[in-house]
Amino acid sequence: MSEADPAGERERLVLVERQPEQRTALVRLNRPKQLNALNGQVMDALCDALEDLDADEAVRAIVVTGNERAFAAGADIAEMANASPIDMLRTNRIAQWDRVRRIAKPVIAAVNGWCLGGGCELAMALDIIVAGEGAKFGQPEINIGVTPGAGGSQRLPRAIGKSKAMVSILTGEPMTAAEAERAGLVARVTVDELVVEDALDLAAQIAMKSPVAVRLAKEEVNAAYEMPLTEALAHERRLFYLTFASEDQKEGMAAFLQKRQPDFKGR
Ligand code: CO8
Repeated sequence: MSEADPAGERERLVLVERQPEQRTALVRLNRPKQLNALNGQVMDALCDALEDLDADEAVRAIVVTGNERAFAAGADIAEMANASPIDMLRTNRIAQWDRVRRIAKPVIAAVNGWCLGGGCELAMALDIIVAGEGAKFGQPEINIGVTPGAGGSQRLPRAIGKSKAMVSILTGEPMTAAEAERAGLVARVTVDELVVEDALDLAAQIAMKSPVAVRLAKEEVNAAYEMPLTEALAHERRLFYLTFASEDQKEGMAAFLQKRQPDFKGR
């Protein structure tokens, strides 16, 4: 691929499929030979795809997946092996994980196979993790002489508690999907072949709700990880009151009282 066609290159690194009837979209990381190792181009393509879908009114919920061998086996080690601290600072690749975190629509990670390092940090920066029974989650950075850098040391303890997170981060040993579910990292586990379908069903279920309320509810839950309780409760209350400015609130409550299904427009 020539440099003259970076868009073509990006299209192949990340594949996007829309399900217009369900108002959902599937984003597939597509660097299979390297187990979806997240180099700069893959992360850029992923962020661009997610931001496009975030801006698309026809899409209400998104699923991100990899392939049967790997969701993503981490950031690309070859790309950073010889980097200096100033190279790392200058390229500031970790800002790409922040771009993912800023997506306003709900994003579900459908995980099969390896979900390691920056890949696990990517899944944790999304909203919900659904896993195949063969999935393996971990922060193996310690094995290559570094620490987690894209949120793993902060999000993993919040998800599974300090003690389990310490074991995972200090030994680098991966967790099975069953362990990750028991620990609270994963919402649900299914057979490997059904993970994407299950995640898309969940996305479709969410897509039937008020997009306004979904967006604000996501913001409320995220505040639980970022704000002190008193401030987060006040924030929640303001967002709850704000929903009363939406047509969807009027429609939702009228539909309940009239004993019919609501038709949410996202306004
Ligand atoms: N980076 C680059 N290449 C990788 C990576 C990776 N993270 N993971 C796998 N690959 C490549 C392998 O080099 C191999 O390539 P090749 O065929 O050309 O030799 C190919 O993918 C297949 O891998 P394996 O042959 O190793 O497959 P196995 O089934 O034997 O093993 C494992 C699978 C256990 C997943 C193994 O590949 C592995 O341990 N991978 C590395 C996991 C890891 O250490 N991840 C953490 C990386 S550091 C990180 O993520 C920090 C994030 C912080 C943000 C950084 C911003 C820049």
